[in-house]
Amino acid sequence: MNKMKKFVNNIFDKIKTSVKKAHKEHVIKKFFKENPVFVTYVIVNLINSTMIRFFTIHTVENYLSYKAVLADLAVIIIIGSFSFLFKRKGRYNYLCAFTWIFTMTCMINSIYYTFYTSYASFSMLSLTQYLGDVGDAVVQNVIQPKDIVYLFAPFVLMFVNKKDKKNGAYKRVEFKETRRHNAFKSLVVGVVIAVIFVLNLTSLDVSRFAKQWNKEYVVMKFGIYIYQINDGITSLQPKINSMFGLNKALNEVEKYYDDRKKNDKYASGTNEYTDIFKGKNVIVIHGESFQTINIDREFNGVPVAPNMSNMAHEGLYFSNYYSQVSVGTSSDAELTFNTSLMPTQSGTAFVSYFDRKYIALPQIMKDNGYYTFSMHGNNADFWNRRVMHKNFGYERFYSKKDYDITEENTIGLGISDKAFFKQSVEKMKKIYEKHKKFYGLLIMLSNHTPFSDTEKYGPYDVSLKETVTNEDGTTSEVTYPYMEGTKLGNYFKSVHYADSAMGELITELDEAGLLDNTVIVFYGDHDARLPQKDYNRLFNYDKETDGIKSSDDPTYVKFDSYQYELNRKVPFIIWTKDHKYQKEIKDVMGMYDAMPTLANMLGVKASPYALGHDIFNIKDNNIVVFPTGNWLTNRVYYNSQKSSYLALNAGEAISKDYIKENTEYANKLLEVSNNLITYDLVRKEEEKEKASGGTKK
Ligand code: GP9
Ligand code: MN
Repeated sequence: MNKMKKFVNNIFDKIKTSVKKAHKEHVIKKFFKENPVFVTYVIVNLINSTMIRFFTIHTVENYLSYKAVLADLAVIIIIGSFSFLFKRKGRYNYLCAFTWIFTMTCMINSIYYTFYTSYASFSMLSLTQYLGDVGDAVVQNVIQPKDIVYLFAPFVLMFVNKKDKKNGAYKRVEFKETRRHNAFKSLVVGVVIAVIFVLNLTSLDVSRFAKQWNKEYVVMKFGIYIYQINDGITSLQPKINSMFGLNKALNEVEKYYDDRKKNDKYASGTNEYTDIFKGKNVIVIHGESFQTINIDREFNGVPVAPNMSNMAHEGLYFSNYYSQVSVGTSSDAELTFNTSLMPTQSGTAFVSYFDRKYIALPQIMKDNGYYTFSMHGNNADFWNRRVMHKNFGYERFYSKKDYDITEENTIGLGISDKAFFKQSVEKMKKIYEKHKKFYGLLIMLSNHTPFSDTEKYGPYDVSLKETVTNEDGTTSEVTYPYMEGTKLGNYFKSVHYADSAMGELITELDEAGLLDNTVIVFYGDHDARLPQKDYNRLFNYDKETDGIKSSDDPTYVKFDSYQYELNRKVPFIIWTKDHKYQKEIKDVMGMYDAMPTLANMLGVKASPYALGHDIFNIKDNNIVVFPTGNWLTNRVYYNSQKSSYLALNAGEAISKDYIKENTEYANKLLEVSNNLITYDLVRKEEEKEKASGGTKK
């Protein structure tokens, strides 16, 4: 420990003495005087990167974002430091070239932002089918002055260089040693700034950077240059992933689906639910972070989610339904629900593989004569939905810019669910006037982590209230804190709000006559990632100590990591106003089973690449595969990381073969799904089919 301290002190002493020495010898002043071109290069490029942020993100957080300034400065200085390896002329050319690159980066992003309220991505270059839209938009709107101000940078640099040359700088002797010294010193300065920057990052910054899709956030914290470099790397990744092994993947995938067709007796077929909703309109509701735990739960006699609980009992309620999301959370839910494929093993389908061919439910409905649309009150680029919703076959995506959003109607991430639903119903009324058959998606937003906007959710009490009889025979009410002040408690408050929004939606749809020929499909998109200890408190609260009961207590409910995993389930509800189909389906089901199940009910053909099953065909033989390789059947929950399992039916012996077969099934399915997406095999198969004259199915 002492050694470490000594070492750190030593470094600090060294830095102190060199700074003192530098100060004494006017090193910095001298450096500035002798290298006006380099100094100008740093200043102009820093001004540009700050300008683009200020012109695009109008928030105080952004204006005060010192992290982005540090990041920009570090990038500019580190790149610039290598210019000292060249003599004056070469150095100028080097700095000039990078200034042009930085300037163009700012200009392109500025133009792009005007049209898309987001930043440009290299990956979009391969999006030829959408390039037309961008081109048209640029021509129609003409580049604005705010897009070209960045050009001042190379011109100022040119001017300063000319002046420096005139002052005889090019003729002054400059030793190789001095150049090397300058390169080293400026590199060290750049690296020190970079280290300070990294030390200031929060875990949220790092995770958003890794995912890269929340572009505004990344630019606000990392600056435009690092954003673009990171974007370049993440855009290359899918290209590299799909460069090798195409033929092998194609053969394996073909074999997989051939086998499935021949040997999987549940892969197709009719059942009592076939065509029951044929020709009906469909409204799918994506319930943000809505877990099954909310259904039929109450505090002091008041239900957490009265509306959704009623709908569950009045419709088809799949009570053991599991989301299969990976790092792509909401977007992965949309992927698995609509395509019956699994999230990719690296990156996310929505962001890294947006140009692949998918066979998605909205497209299938569109092909069957439906008008398809999606609605979400957030920025259209969130999770790259602007591109992916088009890819999935939604004809129109109503996003943030289509909604009236005020401070009053904002909760958490954006427009409140109540305001969103109200405005969406108005839009749907207009849609219904024009299109008698529609398939729409509404993505909720308010019930999103961190569930801290409690004063906006409205009152919902998650304490424990008990009536006690006093010695004199009178009664009084005692309140124990219970879930008040916990994250799970706040979650229930938030859910109570979201549920009430759902109630309002149903009333508004009914009043607009939009429920008469419509099926409402509701799914929770994924769990809310709440702490295990909060669930322990929920199930094992000890009011005497305001803590958790001892595990010896006979009423203690075990809630270990298995229960935690199993508790992550989300509701899947299919409901019609006439309550004609009422049933609770308890068989385990994955989100990838939604499209085959719904397609059968709607009387349309599911994707031939679906990996899930119609639950009414496969019933209790179903298996839910998770992106981690874990899997769940009615009998077993298997954790592949720990290679251990939990038998779900008391006393049932599970054979080794059962575990082995299902594990192999899960691994194969994940591999096929990943290959299908990364190698763009749906497109390749279709091209092959076309080339062979449509003989191959
Ligand atoms: C964003 C919303 C939330 O628009 O759908 O996404 P999530 O954070 O849940 O992935
Ligand atoms: Mn979500």
